[in-house]
Amino acid sequence: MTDLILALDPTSRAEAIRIASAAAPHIDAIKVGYPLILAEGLGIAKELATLGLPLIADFKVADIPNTNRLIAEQVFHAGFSAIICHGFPGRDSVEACVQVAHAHGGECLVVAEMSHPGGAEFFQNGIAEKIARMVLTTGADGIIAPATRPERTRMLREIIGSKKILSPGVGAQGGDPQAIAELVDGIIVGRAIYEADDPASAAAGYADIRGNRT
Ligand code: OMP
Repeated sequence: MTDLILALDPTSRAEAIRIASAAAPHIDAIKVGYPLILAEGLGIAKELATLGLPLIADFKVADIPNTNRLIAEQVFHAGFSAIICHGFPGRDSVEACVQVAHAHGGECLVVAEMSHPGGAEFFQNGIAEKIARMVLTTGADGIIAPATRPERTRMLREIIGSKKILSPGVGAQGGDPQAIAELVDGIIVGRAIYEADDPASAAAGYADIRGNRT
Protein backbone atom coordinates (compact mmCIF):
# COMPACT_ATOMS: atom_id res chain seq x y z
CA MET A 1 0.00 0.00 0.00
CA THR A 2 1.47 3.30 -1.05
CA ASP A 3 0.37 6.91 -1.45
CA LEU A 4 -0.51 8.40 -4.82
CA ILE A 5 0.96 11.86 -5.36
CA LEU A 6 -0.30 13.92 -8.28
CA ALA A 7 2.46 15.84 -10.10
CA LEU A 8 0.46 18.91 -11.05
CA ASP A 9 2.51 20.28 -13.94
CA PRO A 10 -0.07 21.92 -16.25
CA THR A 11 0.81 25.58 -16.81
CA SER A 12 -2.62 27.12 -16.53
CA ARG A 13 -4.34 27.86 -13.25
CA ALA A 14 -7.75 26.79 -14.56
CA GLU A 15 -6.44 23.44 -15.82
CA ALA A 16 -4.51 22.82 -12.63
CA ILE A 17 -7.48 23.55 -10.38
CA ARG A 18 -9.85 21.50 -12.56
CA ILE A 19 -7.54 18.48 -12.57
CA ALA A 20 -6.57 18.67 -8.90
CA SER A 21 -10.20 19.05 -7.81
CA ALA A 22 -11.32 16.09 -9.93
CA ALA A 23 -8.47 13.85 -8.78
CA ALA A 24 -8.53 14.93 -5.12
CA PRO A 25 -10.73 12.09 -3.78
CA HIS A 26 -8.34 9.53 -5.29
CA ILE A 27 -4.93 10.97 -4.32
CA ASP A 28 -2.95 11.53 -1.12
CA ALA A 29 -0.89 14.64 -1.95
CA ILE A 30 -0.22 17.17 -4.69
CA LYS A 31 3.26 18.03 -5.93
CA VAL A 32 3.75 21.40 -7.62
CA GLY A 33 6.91 22.62 -9.31
CA TYR A 34 8.37 25.17 -11.67
CA PRO A 35 5.92 24.68 -14.58
CA LEU A 36 2.82 25.76 -12.65
CA ILE A 37 4.47 28.21 -10.25
CA LEU A 38 6.38 30.08 -12.97
CA ALA A 39 3.19 30.29 -15.04
CA GLU A 40 0.75 31.25 -12.30
CA GLY A 41 2.72 32.35 -9.24
CA LEU A 42 3.29 30.96 -5.78
CA GLY A 43 -0.16 32.12 -4.67
CA ILE A 44 -1.74 29.08 -6.32
CA ALA A 45 -0.54 27.07 -3.32
CA LYS A 46 -3.18 28.72 -1.12
CA GLU A 47 -5.92 27.82 -3.63
CA LEU A 48 -4.74 24.22 -3.85
CA ALA A 49 -4.55 24.02 -0.05
CA THR A 50 -8.34 24.33 0.08
CA LEU A 51 -8.49 20.75 -1.26
CA GLY A 52 -7.15 19.61 2.12
CA LEU A 53 -4.24 17.56 0.79
CA PRO A 54 -0.53 17.85 1.64
CA LEU A 55 1.26 20.10 -0.86
CA ILE A 56 4.81 19.24 -1.90
CA ALA A 57 7.01 21.97 -3.42
CA ASP A 58 9.23 20.46 -6.07
CA PHE A 59 11.85 23.12 -6.70
CA LYS A 60 14.74 20.64 -6.49
CA VAL A 61 16.53 23.31 -4.49
CA ALA A 62 20.28 23.18 -5.20
CA ASP A 63 22.06 26.27 -3.93
CA ILE A 64 24.30 27.47 -1.11
CA PRO A 65 22.80 27.07 2.37
CA ASN A 66 21.73 30.71 2.75
CA THR A 67 19.90 30.76 -0.59
CA ASN A 68 18.34 27.36 0.12
CA ARG A 69 17.10 28.75 3.45
CA LEU A 70 15.56 31.81 1.76
CA ILE A 71 13.85 29.64 -0.86
CA ALA A 72 12.53 27.22 1.75
CA GLU A 73 11.11 30.09 3.84
CA GLN A 74 9.13 31.29 0.83
CA VAL A 75 7.86 27.76 0.17
CA PHE A 76 6.56 27.17 3.68
CA HIS A 77 5.10 30.68 4.02
CA ALA A 78 3.18 29.98 0.82
CA GLY A 79 1.47 27.02 2.49
CA PHE A 80 3.45 23.99 1.33
CA SER A 81 3.97 21.08 3.70
CA ALA A 82 7.10 19.62 2.12
CA ILE A 83 10.03 20.65 -0.04
CA ILE A 84 12.21 18.66 -2.44
CA CYS A 85 15.90 19.58 -2.62
CA HIS A 86 18.95 18.14 -4.34
CA GLY A 87 21.63 16.38 -2.34
CA PHE A 88 24.68 17.05 -4.52
CA PRO A 89 25.27 20.63 -3.27
CA GLY A 90 26.28 19.02 0.01
CA ARG A 91 25.23 18.40 3.57
CA ASP A 92 25.09 22.05 4.65
CA SER A 93 22.76 22.96 1.79
CA VAL A 94 20.44 20.05 2.59
CA GLU A 95 20.50 20.89 6.31
CA ALA A 96 19.37 24.45 5.53
CA CYS A 97 16.22 23.08 3.86
CA VAL A 98 15.67 20.53 6.63
CA GLN A 99 15.90 23.20 9.35
CA VAL A 100 13.35 25.46 7.69
CA ALA A 101 11.02 22.55 6.88
CA HIS A 102 11.06 21.26 10.45
CA ALA A 103 10.67 24.76 11.91
CA HIS A 104 7.38 24.92 10.01
CA GLY A 105 6.30 21.39 10.92
CA GLY A 106 7.03 20.27 7.36
CA GLU A 107 9.22 17.73 5.62
CA CYS A 108 12.28 17.78 3.39
CA LEU A 109 12.91 15.14 0.73
CA VAL A 110 16.21 14.82 -1.08
CA VAL A 111 16.67 13.62 -4.66
CA ALA A 112 18.89 10.53 -4.52
CA GLU A 113 18.59 9.40 -8.14
CA MET A 114 16.48 10.78 -10.98
CA SER A 115 14.05 8.74 -13.04
CA HIS A 116 14.83 9.79 -16.62
CA PRO A 117 17.44 7.97 -18.77
CA GLY A 118 20.02 10.70 -18.08
CA GLY A 119 19.49 10.11 -14.36
CA ALA A 120 21.81 7.11 -14.74
CA GLU A 121 24.63 9.31 -16.01
CA PHE A 122 25.74 11.10 -12.85
CA PHE A 123 23.64 9.64 -10.02
CA GLN A 124 25.06 6.14 -10.39
CA ASN A 125 28.57 4.90 -9.59
CA GLY A 126 28.04 5.48 -5.90
CA ILE A 127 26.50 8.98 -5.89
CA ALA A 128 22.90 7.97 -5.13
CA GLU A 129 24.16 5.73 -2.31
CA LYS A 130 26.23 8.60 -0.89
CA ILE A 131 23.25 10.96 -0.99
CA ALA A 132 21.01 8.37 0.68
CA ARG A 133 23.58 7.86 3.46
CA MET A 134 23.80 11.63 3.93
CA VAL A 135 20.01 11.80 4.30
CA LEU A 136 20.33 9.52 7.33
CA THR A 137 22.50 12.04 9.15
CA THR A 138 20.94 15.34 8.05
CA GLY A 139 17.55 14.68 9.60
CA ALA A 140 15.88 14.86 6.18
CA ASP A 141 12.64 12.93 5.98
CA GLY A 142 13.33 10.84 2.92
CA ILE A 143 14.45 10.59 -0.66
CA ILE A 144 13.21 10.69 -4.24
CA ALA A 145 14.15 7.51 -6.10
CA PRO A 146 13.22 6.23 -9.57
CA ALA A 147 10.19 4.10 -10.37
CA THR A 148 11.86 3.49 -13.72
CA ARG A 149 14.65 1.48 -12.01
CA PRO A 150 13.05 -0.55 -9.21
CA GLU A 151 16.32 -2.41 -8.60
CA ARG A 152 18.05 0.89 -7.76
CA THR A 153 15.18 1.95 -5.52
CA ARG A 154 15.32 -1.42 -3.73
CA MET A 155 19.03 -0.86 -3.08
CA LEU A 156 18.36 2.69 -1.82
CA ARG A 157 15.62 1.34 0.50
CA GLU A 158 18.24 -0.87 2.13
CA ILE A 159 20.32 2.22 2.90
CA ILE A 160 17.61 4.55 4.15
CA GLY A 161 15.55 2.02 6.11
CA SER A 162 12.22 3.40 7.26
CA LYS A 163 12.65 6.95 5.95
CA LYS A 164 10.27 7.91 3.17
CA ILE A 165 10.79 7.12 -0.49
CA LEU A 166 8.70 8.99 -3.04
CA SER A 167 9.06 7.61 -6.54
CA PRO A 168 8.38 9.37 -9.86
CA GLY A 169 8.46 7.74 -13.28
CA VAL A 170 5.24 5.73 -13.29
CA GLY A 171 3.08 6.09 -16.42
CA ALA A 172 4.51 8.49 -19.02
CA GLN A 173 8.14 7.55 -18.19
CA GLY A 174 7.32 3.84 -18.39
CA GLY A 175 7.59 2.80 -14.73
CA ASP A 176 5.28 -0.01 -13.60
CA PRO A 177 3.28 0.94 -10.49
CA GLN A 178 3.00 -2.67 -9.33
CA ALA A 179 6.76 -3.17 -9.49
CA ILE A 180 7.56 -0.12 -7.37
CA ALA A 181 4.62 0.15 -4.97
CA GLU A 182 5.89 -2.37 -2.42
CA LEU A 183 9.24 -0.55 -2.17
CA VAL A 184 8.08 3.01 -1.62
CA ASP A 185 5.84 5.25 0.47
CA GLY A 186 4.42 7.17 -2.45
CA ILE A 187 4.38 7.08 -6.23
CA ILE A 188 4.42 10.40 -8.09
CA VAL A 189 2.29 10.44 -11.25
CA GLY A 190 1.91 13.41 -13.58
CA ARG A 191 0.97 13.10 -17.24
CA ALA A 192 -0.80 9.75 -16.88
CA ILE A 193 -3.35 11.62 -14.75
CA TYR A 194 -3.32 15.27 -15.85
CA GLU A 195 -3.28 14.52 -19.58
CA ALA A 196 -6.03 11.90 -19.29
CA ASP A 197 -9.48 12.70 -20.72
CA ASP A 198 -10.85 11.88 -17.29
CA PRO A 199 -8.25 12.67 -14.60
CA ALA A 200 -10.52 11.39 -11.81
CA SER A 201 -10.80 7.93 -13.42
CA ALA A 202 -7.10 7.91 -14.24
CA ALA A 203 -6.28 8.62 -10.58
CA ALA A 204 -8.87 6.11 -9.39
CA GLY A 205 -7.08 3.53 -11.54
CA TYR A 206 -4.34 3.45 -8.88
CA ALA A 207 -6.78 2.44 -6.12
CA ASP A 208 -5.30 -1.05 -5.82
CA ILE A 209 -1.82 0.18 -4.97
CA ARG A 210 -3.38 2.62 -2.46
CA GLY A 211 -5.05 -0.30 -0.75
CA ASN A 212 -8.43 0.58 -2.25
CA ARG A 213 -8.79 3.69 -0.11
CA THR A 214 -11.38 5.05 -2.58
P1 OMP B 1 5.30 12.46 -15.22
O1 OMP B 1 6.52 11.93 -15.91
O2 OMP B 1 4.45 13.31 -16.09
O3 OMP B 1 4.54 11.37 -14.51
O4 OMP B 1 5.80 13.47 -14.09
C1 OMP B 1 6.76 13.11 -13.13
C2 OMP B 1 6.95 14.23 -12.14
O5 OMP B 1 7.95 13.85 -11.20
C3 OMP B 1 7.41 15.53 -12.76
O6 OMP B 1 6.86 16.61 -11.99
C4 OMP B 1 8.92 15.50 -12.59
O7 OMP B 1 9.48 16.79 -12.50
C5 OMP B 1 9.06 14.76 -11.26
N1 OMP B 1 10.30 13.98 -11.08
C6 OMP B 1 10.69 13.07 -12.04
O8 OMP B 1 9.98 12.80 -13.01
N2 OMP B 1 11.88 12.41 -11.89
C7 OMP B 1 12.70 12.61 -10.83
O9 OMP B 1 13.75 11.98 -10.75
C8 OMP B 1 12.31 13.50 -9.83
C9 OMP B 1 11.08 14.13 -9.92
C10 OMP B 1 10.61 14.84 -8.72
O10 OMP B 1 11.47 15.28 -7.94
O11 OMP B 1 9.43 14.89 -8.45
